[in-house]
Amino acid sequence: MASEVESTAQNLSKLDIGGDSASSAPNLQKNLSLLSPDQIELAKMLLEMGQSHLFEHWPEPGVDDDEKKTFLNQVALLDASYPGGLISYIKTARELLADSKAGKNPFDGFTPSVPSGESLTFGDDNFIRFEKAGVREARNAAFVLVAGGLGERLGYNGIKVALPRESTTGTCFLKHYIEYILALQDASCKLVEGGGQRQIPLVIMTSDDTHSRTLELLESNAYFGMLPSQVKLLKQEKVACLDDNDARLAMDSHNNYRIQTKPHGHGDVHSLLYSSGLLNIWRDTGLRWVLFFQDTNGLLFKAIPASLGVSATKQYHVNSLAVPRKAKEAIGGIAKLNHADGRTMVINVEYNQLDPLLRATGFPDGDVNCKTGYSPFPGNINQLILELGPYIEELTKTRGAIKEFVNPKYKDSTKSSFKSSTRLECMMQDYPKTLPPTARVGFTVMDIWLAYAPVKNNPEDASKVPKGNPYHSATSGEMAIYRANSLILRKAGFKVDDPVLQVYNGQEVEVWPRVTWNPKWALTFADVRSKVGGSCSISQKSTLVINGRNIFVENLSLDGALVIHSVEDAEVKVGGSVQNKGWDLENVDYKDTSEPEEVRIRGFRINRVEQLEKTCNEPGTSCLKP
Ligand code: UGB
Repeated sequence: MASEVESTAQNLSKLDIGGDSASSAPNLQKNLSLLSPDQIELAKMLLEMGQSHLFEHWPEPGVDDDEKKTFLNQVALLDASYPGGLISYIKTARELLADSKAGKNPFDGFTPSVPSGESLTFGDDNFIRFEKAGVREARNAAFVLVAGGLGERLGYNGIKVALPRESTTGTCFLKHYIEYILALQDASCKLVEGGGQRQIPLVIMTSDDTHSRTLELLESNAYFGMLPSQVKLLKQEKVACLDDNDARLAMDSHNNYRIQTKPHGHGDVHSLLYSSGLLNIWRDTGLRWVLFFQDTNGLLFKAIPASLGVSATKQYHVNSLAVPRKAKEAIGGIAKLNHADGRTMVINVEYNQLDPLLRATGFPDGDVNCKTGYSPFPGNINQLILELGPYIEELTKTRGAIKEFVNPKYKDSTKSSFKSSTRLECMMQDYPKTLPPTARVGFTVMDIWLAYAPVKNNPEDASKVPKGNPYHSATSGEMAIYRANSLILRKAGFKVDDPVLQVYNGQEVEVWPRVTWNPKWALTFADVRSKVGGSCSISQKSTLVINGRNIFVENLSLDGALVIHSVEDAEVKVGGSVQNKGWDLENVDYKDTSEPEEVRIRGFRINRVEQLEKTCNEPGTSCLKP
């Protein structure tokens, strides 16, 4: 009993932080005996940082004691998961909120201009060379998928990586990404003689919103063929919300023993990778590249081999993938920024900052298209390829902290209060902001049809997108896959019928033949060319599913649905005339709740009327020639 009294006395003396703050938290004082020494330190820190309001409502000891302790456990987590802790978070927030109130432009003193980068044309000799170099290099790469976002804009209730990438095969995004990485791993290791088999690591950044469902998806599908040890999940924590310009932490509206939290943004991936220790392990096993990618771009991996080839050939420390961008499209613009003091950087300017920056620097029309019909600034699709050595060097200095920003929605022009709480955010593409001018920062521009078709917008918002701008919806994301595959086949010599225009969920889209293939079949354009031959054709209403490594398509005329599966050692030649009723697309209204959500959000369902389906289970050569 005596020692309890003693330790409470010590605790109280520890809380001796000057009259004002101490008296501002009498309710905390009364409860100190409940708290551990570490919790008292945290409480003291909060008082010193002007957060006494967090304790104002605390009742006498004996009431809600567990909640009080849980509150301080939450504070401990918020403190530990932010580089520099909560003190640093609150200080940075005050600075950024003051800048925001003063209307300070984060790019003050910088003038944007259009940078030059590597611009690739699908299928030409240059592209083929880069693809080959990229496949060779892939065994030295690690992949990092940022998948902590809940996708509020999409309004889908599940995790986005579980959504079908296309509904012809129903393959979900995560399965597709993993199959692609495994196919790259195989192809790359085969190219390097005596190099042995390597496992390409995959890291997935999750958050509380996505973690358990991502793990469950992997586990219930045997990691889609990857070794479980090849995949690491790193969970990002949320950050505290801020109620006002003094950075007073916001209470959760449902529980006044919790601080309200919100996601900090995809920029967390750098500090998580740094603190995980994985980067050094990768370096020690000889890896050279880290490729970052987002959750729902079903085309992305078509662009990976060539862009990795560009990184390797040009020895870029940072290579951002970009596509031509429509003015005002919700993707950042890559710009060269020159400061009056001589500083210069090539960086993403986020979509909400590009227009004001341009207007402030002599471009009175702001973010507009030029005569090409696109913004002169290439669009950032947030796929970054970083060279591992320089990346580790930089993170050793910064511990992975990324320059943050704050975006409060003010009640009125006095900017003295917010409509709702805000928080600091950071973006993974801001990594180059702290790099020295000697860093080799480049970018690679690809055709949109090949590289970029994200699924981000819900049907209602997508249908309101200005005409000519991309929908970025589940509907357009799926159609883009058929279009890309059809165009690639065309380039490889197939006669592919033109698409027809259809409206699904209020969005007019081109419907091409529904062509899909497994990444094992073809990773690069050279692979496709080596597997199709003679005179092939496919009608617009057709569906072609190729699922196997050694399937050779020669002199095929397809008008209907053809599905071919083959096992690893089988070699299948497919040709002749295939004609059947095929698979139709039936309209589904997104408001029709009798349909599954993943069907509703794309606005159509596949009706499998008639098909020719062939599975070759036996090793050896076989022919399919109806
Ligand atoms: N993400 C996380 O993992 N954690 C988070 O806290 C937040 C997101 P959004 P955004 O290519 O279309 C980005 O919300 O942020 C993951 C670029 O900034 O889909 O509006 C999330 O799961 C922009 O420059 O996109 O815009 C998802 O995988 C442009 O490139 C990814 O981060 C745009 O994407 C992106 O999150 C684009």
